[in-house]
Amino acid sequence: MTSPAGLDRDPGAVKDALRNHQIELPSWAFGNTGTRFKVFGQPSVPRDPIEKAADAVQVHLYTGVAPSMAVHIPWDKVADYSALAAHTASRGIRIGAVNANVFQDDDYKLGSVCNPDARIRAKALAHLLECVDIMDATGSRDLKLWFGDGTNYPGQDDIGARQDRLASALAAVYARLGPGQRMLLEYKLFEPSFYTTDVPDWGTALLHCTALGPAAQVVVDTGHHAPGVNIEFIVAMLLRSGRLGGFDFNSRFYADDDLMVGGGGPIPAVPHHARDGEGGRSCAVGGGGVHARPVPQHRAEDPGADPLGDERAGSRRQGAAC
Ligand SMILES: [Mn+2]
Repeated sequence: MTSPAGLDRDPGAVKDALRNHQIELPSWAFGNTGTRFKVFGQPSVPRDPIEKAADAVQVHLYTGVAPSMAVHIPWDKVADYSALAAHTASRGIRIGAVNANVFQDDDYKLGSVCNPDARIRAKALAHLLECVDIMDATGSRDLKLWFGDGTNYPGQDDIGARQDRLASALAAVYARLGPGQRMLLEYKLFEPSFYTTDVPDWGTALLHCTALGPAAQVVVDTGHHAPGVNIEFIVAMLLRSGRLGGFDFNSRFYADDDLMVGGGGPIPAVPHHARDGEGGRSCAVGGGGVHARPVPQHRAEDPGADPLGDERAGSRRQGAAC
């Protein structure tokens, strides 16, 4: 692999590349955090995307490396996305990737775009297309797709037919992308399905992206591999094929731990990314597993209270493992 700008010979160029590296914050990183067992309330948790952006502005102020905030639909649903983008721009950051959510509705029990039920597939596709509409309004470059689709038992569904349904939905979304927009496809070995996952690995993601075109790129989530997998090799292969779309820096001390602080994920992968000179536009830090409540809470009052009075474990959790 050749390296641009002499990065393999010039330590100063490597330092410059790292200095220019930017990390996009996920809006849900600012929500309440916890696990499947308990979401812990915190004082001053942001109530809406405007307040999440205010927190992201503070991070960028102190670090200088986080000039954008990814949003997640519907967690960050607002009436006017152009106004949201204008507001964040006025504070010095931009709206980054738009993350779709086709995993938390009851309809998606057996999958979203891979579901055997055509009605549910159509619902999921409509949501993905809505996310591209939102990108148009916010000026976002990237649509980020992670699917919880899969099966839990042998014989539950036709594995190949599910791939066909996936390819069909991806093609429809790809055709909807505007100039300069990208589709980022994220893979994950397991969870929430445990027998088959419809996008389990970089090979599957790359096959789909290659079939679509150059604006379809693969996201490497550092928490989404089996133990012992050489992530640097995957990064090198995706760079070589021109399909490295970005990273999610989830930790994997055990298995996609989704820690938002102190994760070890990016350490092996980032130097390769910097070497590429691609601009270092990563998708998220802390990953998708920052658990938060979708119902906004008052910033100053009782952050632990659930406005709907629902105390079932995880029932109001956001961002479980993406
Ligand atoms: Mn992720």
